[in-house]
Amino acid sequence: IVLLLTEFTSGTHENALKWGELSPAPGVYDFNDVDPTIDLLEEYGLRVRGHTLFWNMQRPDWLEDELAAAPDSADRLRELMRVHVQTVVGRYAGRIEQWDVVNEPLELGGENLAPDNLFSGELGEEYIDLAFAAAHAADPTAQLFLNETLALSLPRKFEGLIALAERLLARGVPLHGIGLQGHFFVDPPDRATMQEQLERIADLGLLIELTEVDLPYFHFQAQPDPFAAQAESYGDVFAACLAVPACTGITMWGTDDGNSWLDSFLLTSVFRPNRPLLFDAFGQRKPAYFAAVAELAATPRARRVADAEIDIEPRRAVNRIDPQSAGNVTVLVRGGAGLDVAAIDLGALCFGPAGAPPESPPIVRDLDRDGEADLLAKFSIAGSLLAVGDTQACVSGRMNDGRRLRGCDAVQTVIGCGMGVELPLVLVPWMLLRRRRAIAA
Ligand code: 9MR
Repeated sequence: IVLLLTEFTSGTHENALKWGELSPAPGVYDFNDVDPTIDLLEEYGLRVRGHTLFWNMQRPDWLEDELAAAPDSADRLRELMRVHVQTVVGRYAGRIEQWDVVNEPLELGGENLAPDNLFSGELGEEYIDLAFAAAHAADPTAQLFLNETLALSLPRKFEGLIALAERLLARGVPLHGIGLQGHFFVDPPDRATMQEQLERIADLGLLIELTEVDLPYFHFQAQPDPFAAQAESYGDVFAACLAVPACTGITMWGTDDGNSWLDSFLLTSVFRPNRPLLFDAFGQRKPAYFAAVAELAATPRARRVADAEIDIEPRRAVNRIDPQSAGNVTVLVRGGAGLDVAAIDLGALCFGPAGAPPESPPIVRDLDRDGEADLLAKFSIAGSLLAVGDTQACVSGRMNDGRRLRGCDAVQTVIGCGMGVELPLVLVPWMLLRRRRAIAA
């Protein structure tokens, strides 16, 4: 969770928002796996992407029987789809900024509507129109995306996707963008080709999001330095998106290599570990991360961010930190035996010898779900008086009962180590997030 909140600026649920996950019976919904994470993302200032309203896979198990029992299955499907959109999009109206309204309508390897798709089987392409119209009515402020897989890898499929988008636009469907999943298991992308593809979509007046990026290691394993080769490829992906103003985000399909869906997916599990992401299985930044950040740093579109993350505890890893940076550090204080984080006086918290106060109100929440509240706060490095040569960074404050509080962590102060940008986007396979090491003040 800390990795997500500190390194990314947008989050999406990998599975929890899918229809089959939300609805155990017709018209019955359970948002218990979703609400707390949306609250947290929102509270910590991350954008929320909704994934996904209609996908032939992970649809409810009851749906087929329900349609079979209806006198008019097409009408029943229309009705259920409308209820689904009103219930879900309506619930989060104004809070979920983008929705993948329809996911993977095309056949896996070709340009036509998938022949075995329950939705298009009943309604043809009308199911897409209905889904977008209902989503727009339920939240007129949300940006609505059609999300497709392998379009970047298969030229015919890309053309089929463009043709579909053109038909939808011609019919006045409120389509705002195309989500391109970046599961590059066919080939790593070619930067120039990818940029041309993104420009084709932008020319239709649509936004683009790279929605599910991962670049499996097997593409690079024969190279002298596979992780450097993977990093170069990641640089291509980020550069292609950043070169096209309509490309507004990059969502990784997983936070770290310890939690990639590719390791359990039948076709790719044989290559386990697939190591396709920006952070390794220990949550450490990989060469791919630095390549991505270098591309972000080179563009004025990137925003400034955290230079370091410090967990207050005697840690094994050293936090590299640039004391002259204008960025922030993120500090996690994990509550537990001996420290009731909820009893900390939030107004008195400060960081570094100069006692810089938090940039924004810290959040107090059970982040590791161990039943104890944890505290997460961002502090500006500028003004903290942290100096080159310092080997510790400390947070101090007091408890509400007056006791003093102080926790330190190891730092390695290096000028220019911080990239000073934040990843413009994100990913959140929330269910799969690993627990970080225990931290105590
Ligand atoms: O990553 C998801 C994995 O955990 C699920 O088991 C799988 C079920 O099919 O769905 C995965 O996510 C998919 C995404 O929702 C849509 N694009 C393809 C992704 C990989 O299958």
